[in-house]
Amino acid sequence: MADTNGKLRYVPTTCPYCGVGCGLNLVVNEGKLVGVEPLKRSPINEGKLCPKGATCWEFVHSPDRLTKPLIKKNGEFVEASWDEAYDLIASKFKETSEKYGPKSLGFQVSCRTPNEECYIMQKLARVAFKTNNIDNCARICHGPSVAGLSLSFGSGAATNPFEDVLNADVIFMIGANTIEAHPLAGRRLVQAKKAGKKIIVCDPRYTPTARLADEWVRYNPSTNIALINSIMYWIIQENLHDKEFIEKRTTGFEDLKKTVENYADVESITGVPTERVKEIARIYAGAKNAVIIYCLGITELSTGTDNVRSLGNLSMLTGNVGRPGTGVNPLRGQNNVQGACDMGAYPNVFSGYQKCEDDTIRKRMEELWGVTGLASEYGVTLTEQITQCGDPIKAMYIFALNPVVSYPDSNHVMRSLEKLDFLVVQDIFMTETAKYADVILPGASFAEKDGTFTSGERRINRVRKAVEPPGEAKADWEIFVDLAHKLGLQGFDFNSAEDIWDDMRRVTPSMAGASYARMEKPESVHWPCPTEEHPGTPILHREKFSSADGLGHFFGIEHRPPAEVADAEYPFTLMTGRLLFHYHTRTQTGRAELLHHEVPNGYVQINNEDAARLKIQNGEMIKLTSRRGEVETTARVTDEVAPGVLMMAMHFADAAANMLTNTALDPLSKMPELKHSAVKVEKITGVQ
Ligand SMILES: Nc1nc2c(c(=O)[nH]1)N[C@H]1C(S)=C(S)[C@@H](COP(=O)(O)OP(=O)(O)OC[C@H]3O[C@@H](n4cnc5c(=O)[nH]c(N)nc54)[C@H](O)[C@@H]3O)O[C@H]1N2
Ligand SMILES: Nc1nc2c(c(=O)[nH]1)N[C@H]1C(S)=C(S)[C@@H](COP(=O)(O)OP(=O)(O)OC[C@H]3O[C@@H](n4cnc5c(=O)[nH]c(N)nc54)[C@H](O)[C@@H]3O)O[C@H]1N2
Ligand code: SF4
Ligand SMILES: [Mo]
Repeated sequence: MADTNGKLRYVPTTCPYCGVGCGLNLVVNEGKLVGVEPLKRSPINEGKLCPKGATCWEFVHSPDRLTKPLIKKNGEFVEASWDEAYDLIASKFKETSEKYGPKSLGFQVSCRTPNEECYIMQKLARVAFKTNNIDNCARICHGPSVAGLSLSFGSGAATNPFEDVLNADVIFMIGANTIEAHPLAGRRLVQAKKAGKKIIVCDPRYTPTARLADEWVRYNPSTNIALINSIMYWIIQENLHDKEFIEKRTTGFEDLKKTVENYADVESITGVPTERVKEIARIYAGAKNAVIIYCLGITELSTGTDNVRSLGNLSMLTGNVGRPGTGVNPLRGQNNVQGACDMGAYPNVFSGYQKCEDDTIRKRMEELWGVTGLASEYGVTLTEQITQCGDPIKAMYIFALNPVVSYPDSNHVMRSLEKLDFLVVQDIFMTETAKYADVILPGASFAEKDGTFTSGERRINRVRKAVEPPGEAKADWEIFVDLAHKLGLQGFDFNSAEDIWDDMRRVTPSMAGASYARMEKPESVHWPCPTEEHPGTPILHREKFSSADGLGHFFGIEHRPPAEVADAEYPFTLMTGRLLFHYHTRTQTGRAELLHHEVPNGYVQINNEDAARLKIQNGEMIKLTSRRGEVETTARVTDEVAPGVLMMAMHFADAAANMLTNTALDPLSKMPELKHSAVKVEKITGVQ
């Protein structure tokens, strides 16, 4: 890794934060990162980066990095050799599975790490332990998108690429604060606005994205279905629906029509006057091409899958699928959340969404992997694994996730992890979760290994090694290869990330043609890409839908209230979300100086009227309490949230939003209700 003659070296790679997948060069001097440079040739970010991307090299050389395996002995972590750590993990997992069977193990896979690492972890779990208790953090992010879009369209992925908003006449955004959460997709919105496209933003909060909108629709949290049903009612009522599209390409319209008949006036549920709903219906349905973009304000609710299906309904009702400038696009969150799902880090599918319960598929996988007895039944999901800690789950492997801060109801997560007999955490930093581990393994960061991330538009982007990992830290894929060998498994003789990728291609028809060679160009390739000659598929469902019958499916969906409704005791609705300058649990952005200084501490947004009533000043410390926990944080008094609504970022471990949140689940996707819980607010007297 020596850099010659003091010359800087530029290593093209992909941003490790959000699912936009911006291209950048890591700048290396004498074996160390000294900066980044946006990739001008990238069709995604065209030479621009957001503040997180621009500082993404800083955490890599942090002195806090994990550099050696650690084993807990008498309650203290002690440095250990890799062999010692591997022996302990292999023997504990083997022992547990022999004694209690495959249901006693839980595997939690990251969306932050390359495809190759997600693939090899699920392969190891399935091959070594015949378990499907494998899941990734899409479960608490876009699980409802995978479930809902699969039901509506036959494929759980975004239908169109980001830059395609420039081909739309109307952009309908709902539950997405793209300017802060996906800034370089947000840049496309700014460009679209300049080009005269109309932007509708539906969000209970006046966000930086809402500021960009031509039409901002404020409505009550968790009333998405009622609002969308009402928009559809007025589209049908005013005869603006696309009868030809409905007739030729869809099924279930009568069911939808009947359901929405009761939604002419939803003001009492949503707070939106009927005339306003009509206006929005006319704008959306009046467009030649209209695209829907949504994010967690749609998915992270106990109605998540139904919310997504409602958006599927809206797009098909107006024939807005399968062309440039149309479609339904979840903005996938993490750098590799699309990929973790694609790689089969999921409790019911192998890579490429091949169903484990299908005997033909399972037999084929067994042949290709050279094993027998792969599990067929649906495994246990991410947060349900936490609930099952102790019984029946005894041993768990958490790879690059920080559940104590990021999963709902932190107290429940901590109590659950304590019930395990054995916990492995593989991370790059000592996290709040790693403290509960019996063994901590030090992984290499994105800058220290090769691989690929798949962005939210199904584009597979290369990740390239620029520097060596610190101390004895290893590329995460190498750790899984070593462990597979310790467990005596066949079929894990991989010497590089590309070897693993090629093993994945061999067993995954929809990605068989996506070779590393094809990813050399910055535009790379979008899956489905079944052969080396296939050009890739930026837009889905052009001629027909991906469903078995080739049709799009309408569903009549009724409004349901959230699992926990504000009441006299807990009178506020708490929403949670993101800030531009921080990423999740801040293990990385908290170690970038600029980002940390921009927003060093958490806060909660509270409406002026509520603050005045409770005599709370801007900047004052207040206490929030839910049925599950409490936090003390700073009040930010604003009119960006409506009376009765609070908004808190999820990033800050010392006043974690998830101390308050609810574990209630969406029945179809098992998504917890992270975006909505009932809390009370108290002034902390005497503290300023
Ligand atoms: N800066 C930054 N960027 C990120 C991340 C990060 O941590 N930091 N994380 C990445 C990840 S993994 C993800 S999944 C994405 C998330 O990206 P987004 O989903 O865009 O971000 P959030 O702030 O979580 O939530 C979006 C909006 O949902 C609204 N909302 C809450 N409840 C409701 C509701 O009932 N209805 C509607 N319509 N809206 C509601 C909130 O007001 C909020 O503005 O961001 C990605 N990008
Ligand atoms: N209340 C509330 N809670 C939420 C959300 C919300 O909107 N509201 N959003 C949810 C969503 S959408 C998501 S995606 C989750 C995110 O939840 P998490 O994924 O748990 O959050 P991160 O902080 O991104 O954790 C990733 C961990 O991986 C480590 N890491 C990063 N790169 C590597 C690597 O290459 N190798 C290894 N070994 N480790 C690495 C980091 O240090 C960090 O500890 O949070 C969810 N939680
Ligand atoms: S928009 Fe997302 S991918 Fe692009 S630089 Fe920012 S965090 Fe990275
Ligand atoms: Mo996410």
